[in-house]
Amino acid sequence: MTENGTGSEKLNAEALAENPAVDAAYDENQIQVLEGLEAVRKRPGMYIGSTDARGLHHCVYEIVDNAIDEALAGYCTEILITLHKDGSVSVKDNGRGFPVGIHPKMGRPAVEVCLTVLHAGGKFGGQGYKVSGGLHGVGASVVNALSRHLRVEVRQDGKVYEQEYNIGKIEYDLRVIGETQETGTTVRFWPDIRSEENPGGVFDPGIDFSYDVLKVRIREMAFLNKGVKLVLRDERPEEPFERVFHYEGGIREFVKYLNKNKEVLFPEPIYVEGVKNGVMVEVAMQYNDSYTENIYAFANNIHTPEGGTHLMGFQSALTRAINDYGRRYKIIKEADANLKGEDTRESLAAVISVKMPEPQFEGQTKSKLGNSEVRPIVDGLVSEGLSTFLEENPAVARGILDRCLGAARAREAARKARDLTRRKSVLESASLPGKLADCAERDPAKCEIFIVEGDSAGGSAKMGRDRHTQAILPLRGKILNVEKTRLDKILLNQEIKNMITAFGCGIGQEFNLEKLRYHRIVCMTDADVDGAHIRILMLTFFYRYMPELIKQGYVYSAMPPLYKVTKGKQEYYVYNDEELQALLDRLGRDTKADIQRYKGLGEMSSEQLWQTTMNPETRTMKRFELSDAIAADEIFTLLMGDKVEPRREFIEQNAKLVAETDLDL
Ligand code: 1YM
Repeated sequence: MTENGTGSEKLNAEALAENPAVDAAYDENQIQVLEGLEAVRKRPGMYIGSTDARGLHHCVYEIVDNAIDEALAGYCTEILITLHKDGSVSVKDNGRGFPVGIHPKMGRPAVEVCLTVLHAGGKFGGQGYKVSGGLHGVGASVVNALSRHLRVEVRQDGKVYEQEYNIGKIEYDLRVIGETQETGTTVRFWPDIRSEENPGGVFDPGIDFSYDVLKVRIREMAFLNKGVKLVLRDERPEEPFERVFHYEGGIREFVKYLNKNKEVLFPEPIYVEGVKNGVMVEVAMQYNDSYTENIYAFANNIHTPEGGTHLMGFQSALTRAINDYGRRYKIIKEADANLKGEDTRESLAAVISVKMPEPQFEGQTKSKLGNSEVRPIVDGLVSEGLSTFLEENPAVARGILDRCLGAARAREAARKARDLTRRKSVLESASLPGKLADCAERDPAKCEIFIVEGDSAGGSAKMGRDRHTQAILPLRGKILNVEKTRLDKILLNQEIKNMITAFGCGIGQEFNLEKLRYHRIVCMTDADVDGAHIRILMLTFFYRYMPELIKQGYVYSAMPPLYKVTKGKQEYYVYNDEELQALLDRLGRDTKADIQRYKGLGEMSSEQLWQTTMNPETRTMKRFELSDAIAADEIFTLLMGDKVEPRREFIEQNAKLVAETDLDL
């Protein structure tokens, strides 16, 4: 492992005050500091992505990343993240502590330089793995610039040092405040949130740290860095609480977690690890009883949803190893074609994690690993590891092959079914489903389709709509639960076929966003439990077979009113119980208001449906977001999968959530 880069220059804080070189370098340092700060404050988005809640949480990750790097270097085992009552967050680690020695060029303590000079962190750390995070250890100064206040504490060589900053500017020189036998670093920061009292703040007003949001990333970090204990503590509620994330099994436990509500083909995930040319590779995988593929790839602890060379290496090795084994033991018949990649990935949960010195992130969202040397490295390690596993575990190998062969047969059947479903040309409207009342407009950006529960509501919607831009597709009763059905059967389902044909964009591997005919897909179901269930079934289908629709923000839920209140000649539509109470208060409780509770969309006239639910000028709609894929997969598996007990628990805990489907995906 590397030595402390500033070790030979190490001075303590008292010596600093007497060192003439310090003053000489100070001016230059200050100029750099101010320029750096200004750049960050001017364009915070460039450094943390955005100034909304997402950017705010990003700041925590930047600091945690530095502690994780220290853990990967072999010096830190525990990281405590605390959400404080006063709106600040602190991150404490038990590593070596930020270097406090004087930085040779800057003439200031290294910790100060790291926290005040943009891009300083990377320059004088050693050659060790600077692995975590997108900013490679330079994040601390960015967080400092975006904090109204920040305090760093370093425990090192028997002493406790501290320094504080305001909007990145030093409040006082690094000083010794006590003695300790411990080592480590604590960074606590108060983000600079805009408000009436603080109009110059950078973050959007009213935002706050969310325990649940942080939890997801902290848990992921704990899975990806085996053995490191991460504790997330929330001191804001009356009764503070904390959760420990600590996985000795690392990504093996990650895969078990992904499969936790599914039946698995074999109890322990297959695990492969190795290092080659400075690239550390870890892969864990386990088949389950679903029909979907659930693979997460990471490079330097960063999720790469667009994939890249590490994922390609894994996929080619997987396909080859399984085909080779199948041929060798004649499980794949001589006359039969090889299994395709997709056949070997059906019902597979897997995590691929690579750690390397200089990752190149490419693609639209900079979330695709580009380094070409990684592919053969992952391919080689996985081929070897997986082949050995299959040879040593013939019963499991047999199970895997049976499953893949089943997938191949279903793929063939699905292809035939799909050929019948696919629209031959966009103009050939004859092939659109008969139940669809299409709109006249052809520009998808202006078109919306309402998927309506029941024929009678469908009828009202057809009459009430704006024919120019609004299409209506009625669905009969419940649609198929795709979570429990393989693709070939799914494609025989009439309601599903209607949706696929109407949307025009295909599904699964053949999905093509450009062919989508509507940019707003609106689930319009009754405001009751059955309606919520139908909506979940629709969303499950979209999530599994057209996830891009949700990712693009094209999927909505209509919000029909729950009540109509009539008083005299005045009519009011009310969308929830709180609103109802407020309205009744306003009207005066003693008066004779007539309250009608809508049991279903079918009870509304076409005019009412238009006015309350469909008219773009007056309606409210809820957009579904897919902010956390793992949580979404979990929820869908739970709600739609086979295991009854966890589902019952979830529904009990979230009864209101499910009934109203405020399910935040
Ligand atoms: C609460 C956040 O930042 N811990 C931390 C950071 C550093 C070190 C140890 C460290 C690194 C090295 C040597 C090295 C950093 N040091 C630097 C720099 N926790 C937190 N713990 N000694 C200590 O990389 O060689 C950057 S980060 F650049 F000063 F070395």
